[in-house]
Amino acid sequence: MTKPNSLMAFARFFSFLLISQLATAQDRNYVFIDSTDTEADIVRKAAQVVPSPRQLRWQQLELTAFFHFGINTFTNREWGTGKEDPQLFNPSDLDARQWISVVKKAGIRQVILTAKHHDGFCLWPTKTTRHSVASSPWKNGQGDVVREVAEASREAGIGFGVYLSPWDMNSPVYGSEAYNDLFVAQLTELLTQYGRIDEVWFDGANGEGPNGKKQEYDFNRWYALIRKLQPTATIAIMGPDVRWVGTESGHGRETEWSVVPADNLDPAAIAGNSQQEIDRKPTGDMQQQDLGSRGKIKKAKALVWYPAETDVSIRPGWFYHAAEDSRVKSNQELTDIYFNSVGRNGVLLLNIPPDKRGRIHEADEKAMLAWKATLDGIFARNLAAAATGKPKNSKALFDDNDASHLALDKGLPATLELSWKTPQTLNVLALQENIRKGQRVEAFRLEYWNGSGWETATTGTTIGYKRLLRFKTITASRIRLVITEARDTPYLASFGLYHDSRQP
Ligand code: FUL
Repeated sequence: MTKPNSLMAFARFFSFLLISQLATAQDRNYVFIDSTDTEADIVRKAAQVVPSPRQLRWQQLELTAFFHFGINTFTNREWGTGKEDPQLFNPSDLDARQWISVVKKAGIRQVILTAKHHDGFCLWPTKTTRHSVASSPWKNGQGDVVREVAEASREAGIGFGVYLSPWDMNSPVYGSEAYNDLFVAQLTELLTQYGRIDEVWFDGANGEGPNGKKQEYDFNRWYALIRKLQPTATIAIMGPDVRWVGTESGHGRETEWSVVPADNLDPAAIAGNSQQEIDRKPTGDMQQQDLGSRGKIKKAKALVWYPAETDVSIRPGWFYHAAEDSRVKSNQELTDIYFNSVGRNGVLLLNIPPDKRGRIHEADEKAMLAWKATLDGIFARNLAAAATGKPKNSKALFDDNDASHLALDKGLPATLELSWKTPQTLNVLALQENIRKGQRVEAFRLEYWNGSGWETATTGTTIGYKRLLRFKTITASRIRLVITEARDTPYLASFGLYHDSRQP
């Protein structure tokens, strides 16, 4: 009599353990691969890794802007020396509201200011060094660029982040443990005096300080401080939340996996810890062409959600140079960048460098607004949403909500057909997965009915948060999306078809 009871209790306990493990595994932005896992197990595990809440918020921004501004703006250089006289910093007409107004009109949702670049000059009146705006003639040393940009961003309802260069060519303590303390003090000022900070951007550059020494950066200590003071801020590039896409061209990979192998995650360090996310920068080669294919993940020890940020400048340089006023990127270049960054499962970080006046130059403003008008034109009308023939339950694809989805759970290939009463002219495809469920789609194609058979309009590999594809203009009254490969049930969040009249 007691035996079956205890067996049942054991079974119940066992299934509880299993369910609770599954439940937490699904909320995590990392997973460990066991030596006993088969390739199929690894693929399933990869499909269940999801973004942390802060990674999700960041991904949804799509468009963010960089402001490279500092002593280099006044010396006409890209990299300073650390020996510049702070007296050189003297914007004649600094207007952070104008910066924010321009980028906001262009659809930018968050900005990042170079609070300190490699030259060590601080754009806020820090207590850690005299090498700052406090020693400049601007506003008689009473100014604070960080505050002005933070306040203008808050007023406009867009996010605000800081770039704080670990490399500091000016600090006399650079190259010693005291520098890590100084850096903690600088971070503390930035993270406590300016309200909410949404992103902290650490550059990987590590050169020599004024005494010729290099520094060992205490990154893990800095991450812990940021988590404590600004728990919702993403830590980018030399950080655990967001990786550099690997190029400064603005064009990401065609196949862009947000789930990638990490070499340095240790189950022992995380075991027994209720953590839902990792707290260190994943290591491994994050710059090669193929980061997360089946071939890559099958050799991994751990997999982590580590999405790509695509940074590029609207001009050749990162800082403002008058000689580049005529070299601001064209509308076509910016539009191509949008398709190849946001449209390739990345977040675009577009640099618009304020000039010596402390304003966004007219040429950049014009380019930003023209670009916005072009994008608005292309995406004005989702012709897929207007289809008269649609699968049942497909409402979630057209509700402009990336948290709702259509689960394509009837096996592969999964086909979604749309039809219209009159033929439609189309040349842009937009797809989204509900990444709260993970990134799953590995290959898809779009087909159209040519009157006697199905022809391929375009093909793609990964989707992730967003995939945009342009293709040769077709006119058809029936089209179908065919998902041919996926790591688990595809959860499609949106399906868009558009006509860009400027495109052949
Ligand atoms: C690089 C820096 O050296 C450049 O000056 C610029 O800040 C770019 C965004 O990152 O590593």
